[in-house]
Amino acid sequence: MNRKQNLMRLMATVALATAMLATVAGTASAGGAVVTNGQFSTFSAGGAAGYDIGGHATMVRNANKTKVTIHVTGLTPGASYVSHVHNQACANGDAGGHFKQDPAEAAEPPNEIWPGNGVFSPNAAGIANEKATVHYFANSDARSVVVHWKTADAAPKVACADLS
Ligand SMILES: [Cu+2]
Repeated sequence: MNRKQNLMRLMATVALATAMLATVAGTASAGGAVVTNGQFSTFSAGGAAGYDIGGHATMVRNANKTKVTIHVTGLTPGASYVSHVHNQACANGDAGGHFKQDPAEAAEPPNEIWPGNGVFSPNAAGIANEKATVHYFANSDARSVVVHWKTADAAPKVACADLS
């Protein structure tokens, strides 16, 4: 590769990185990661079900890796939950549907991001700490994290955190 080709390649890389940062709101760290986070609160069906939710969610995007961690309080010990990254803000249509990196691909990880990667239960204090890692830079449809209470026949949304 000659010097001009090297320069062109470098410019393309810089343009791509700039585009990624421009399309995703958040804080760029010194290491180049884009960090978004938000507080969990009681959401949608959660109030009627008696939940009082707290905690926080964090998404860290790197060029080839996105990691989501959640810390949720106010869950019911012994109950079952699932969590997904969703494609709308909490205040918009109950956080919409599941985030998908490629809308044409499967409705499951790794195309979707599910902290806990399926059903999880909180500890005896009603606290859950879960995470998920995928190997791509999550697109800008990753706007919130929802926790669903998983009952025998339904999965109402009980908690939501906006990622900003
Ligand atoms: Cu969901």
